[in-house]
Amino acid sequence: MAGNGDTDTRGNLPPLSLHVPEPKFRPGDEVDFSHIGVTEPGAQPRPDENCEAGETHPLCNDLIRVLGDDNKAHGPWDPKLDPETLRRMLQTMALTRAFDERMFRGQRQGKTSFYMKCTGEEATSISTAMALADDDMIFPSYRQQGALISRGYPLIEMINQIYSNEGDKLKGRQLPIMYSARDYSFYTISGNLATQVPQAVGFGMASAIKGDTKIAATWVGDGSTAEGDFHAACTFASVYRAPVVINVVNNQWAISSFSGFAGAENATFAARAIGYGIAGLRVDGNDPLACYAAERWAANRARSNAGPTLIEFFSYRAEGHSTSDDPSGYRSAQEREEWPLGDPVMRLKNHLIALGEWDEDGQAKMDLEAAEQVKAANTEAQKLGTLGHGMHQPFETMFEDVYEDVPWHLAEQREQSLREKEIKFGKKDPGEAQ
Ligand SMILES: Cc1ncc(C[n+]2csc(CCOP(=O)(O)OP(=O)(O)O)c2C)c(N)n1
Ligand SMILES: [Mg+2]
Repeated sequence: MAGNGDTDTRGNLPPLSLHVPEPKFRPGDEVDFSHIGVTEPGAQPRPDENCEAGETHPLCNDLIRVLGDDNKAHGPWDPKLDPETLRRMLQTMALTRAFDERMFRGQRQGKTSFYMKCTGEEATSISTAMALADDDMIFPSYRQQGALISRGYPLIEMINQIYSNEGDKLKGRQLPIMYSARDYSFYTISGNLATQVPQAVGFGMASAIKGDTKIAATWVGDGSTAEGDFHAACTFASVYRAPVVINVVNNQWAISSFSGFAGAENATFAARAIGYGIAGLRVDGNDPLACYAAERWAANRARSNAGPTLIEFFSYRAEGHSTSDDPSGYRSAQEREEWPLGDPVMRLKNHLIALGEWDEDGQAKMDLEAAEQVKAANTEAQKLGTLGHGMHQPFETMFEDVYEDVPWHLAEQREQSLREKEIKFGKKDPGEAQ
């Protein structure tokens, strides 16, 4: 027999088998989150922003928290923001929540085919975006509408895109919610998970090569960290000490797959930083002050050429993945109520009240105004059309804008499709009432 034939070392071992992760709770289960290590607010050290990456590594298995049950800010990570900034943060959260509510309903009313909420995760995009400079380049995933809203992007532009109407600057070619806003340093959202991470690292590297001062910040979900792009990006970021902040929003779920399928049973997402030798922080993603402080720490570090930071924001996706999802089919409804880190909007509101800078009446007025603002933008946007009510862009434009000049083979296809369209629909647009 060829080979050394040494099969005896197997002895009487059982056959090989795989570990297939299983979430702790399924629909109907009683939920007990006592295994989640909720740390004491203020107890986590805050290393110098220019420290050796290794000094941050104990924080990858910790949880940075600032806001306590007493609604006060604690410890070295307290960003010490003035009340006006805190109210602006709260207002952006209220506006984002109102926007999510109305767009979700818009989808149910058939005005768009698709929408995704960020309920419960507002701090991970709004507080963090506020900690960056306005011209730092944001490479978002699809759940960072709060970052775009916090930069003052007009709501009507967002709605035009969602409704794929005549005002849609992307001419109906992107999936609803996949915004692109160059003037707001908000990079085009890609539906292909994790592609934004190497793009962000590349942007940061280009910024450094040009001798610019702009850094890049990117957001990626827990599930998406399983993509190869995420790891290639971390390698580049580490090797060249690229000026970039890599934000991992761990909301526990990737549609119906729990975080265990991306490796959460074996190590925290923040701990990926240890392997790459870059700075890493693990943060209570429902604590707006901790989110702000961590992002500012990482941004300052990147801006002073001390290297990239990987931040895990530990949070919870309170609603379904998107309008196409029904989470009652795969997770216990109790999870949302039992989530031990609370709700970021409530926590910030209660903090402002504890500071004597806010009250329930102020909150009610703020929520009402936010709803009115969204309603007004929605009314305006609807005048430019909604999905399913005729075509909003000339048919032939689908062949344009990829190349500077339409190449001959696309020009040929355009002519052919226009001929076919006329034969099938006459002068009318497909989609118009026949
Ligand atoms: C490369 C790729 N694979 C799969 C999908 C389908 N998909 C869209 S969102 C999603 C879940 C992503 O979960 P996560 O990264 O945790 O982000 P979250 O939705 O929780 O914010 C999947 C699998 C996709 N869009 N792209
Ligand atoms: Mg997720």
